[in-house]
Amino acid sequence: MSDRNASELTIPTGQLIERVLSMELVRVTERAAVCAARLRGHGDEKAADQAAVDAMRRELNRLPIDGEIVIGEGERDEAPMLFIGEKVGNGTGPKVHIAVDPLEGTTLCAKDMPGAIAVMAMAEAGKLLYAPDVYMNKIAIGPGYAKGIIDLDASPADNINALAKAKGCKPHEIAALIMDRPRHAALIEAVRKTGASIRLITDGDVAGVIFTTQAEKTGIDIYLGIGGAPEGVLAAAALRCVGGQMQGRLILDTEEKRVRAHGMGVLDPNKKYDMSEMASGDVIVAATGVTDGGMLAGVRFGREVIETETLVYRSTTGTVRRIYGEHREFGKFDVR
Ligand code: VTB
Repeated sequence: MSDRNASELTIPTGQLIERVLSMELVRVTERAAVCAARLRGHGDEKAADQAAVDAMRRELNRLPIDGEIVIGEGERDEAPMLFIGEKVGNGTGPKVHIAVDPLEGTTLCAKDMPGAIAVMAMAEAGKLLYAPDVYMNKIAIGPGYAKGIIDLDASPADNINALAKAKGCKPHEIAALIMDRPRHAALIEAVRKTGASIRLITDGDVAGVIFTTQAEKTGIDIYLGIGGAPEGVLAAAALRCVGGQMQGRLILDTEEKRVRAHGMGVLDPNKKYDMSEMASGDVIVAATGVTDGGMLAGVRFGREVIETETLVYRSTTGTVRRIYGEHREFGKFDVR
């Protein structure tokens, strides 16, 4: 190889790894999604989740990485696979930290309702927040707004009004997405008072937050409310890649939770995390549709091929790729 070619091929190691790994991540979420989708609509959340977890773990262990799960299926004593702290990968490559939700929306999958996805994020070691499996209060908007126009500690009305002003529209033209939960009764009432519309979802708030990044397509301007903390970190990772804004605060309302969080490095139980404190450095996020949703089509089982749709986000460049896959090796997707 000539010197000229050699220097042209010199991409900084970190970036080269990231570029190569982007496609590997797609394989991981594709496999998890297909395995879960085989059990779609069968009313068995646990079986669908297990299929996704098995597939994701199997694929992760094939990757040339020295990986560690930081957001997973739970803490070591409660989750046999993909638990927080589990080492994944074949151990040969870079040290990376990984957040996974092999089947985000198990109920959506079991009932074949819209919005179930297989999702994961990978970052340099130490760049993803170690979030315990507790609730997180979250607020998020998409890219294109001046920094700081929304704030987790401002009232819903102030946030909606500020967003409407920044968007150049009336509050009633703003659409919020909130999880349909009794805990959100006051929030929903406050948002309705502003005139804004609300899309209520039953599950799947990773996708719910990501909806804000494509407001024109999804019709969602702002995400508000309380969902899972692990889901919050995954959503923050995706949002960071496209430049939206998000804040989150762990809900550590018992001594047991505060102790557990402290053990994971959360020293200030009331800390308001900014998006980039939840996911920093070089991050890659991949999400594959399991059931049809507003963001991704679900897995299609044809006679000849299995079709998948995946979004991959990269923070280094802000690139988002939508990858359509046709898979012919059916055996690889068997539920084992
Ligand atoms: C959300 C959502 C998940 O859990 O984070 C939610 O994204 C939060 O917990 O899909 P509750 O169900 O207790 O409100 C899910 O709905 C299920 O994991």
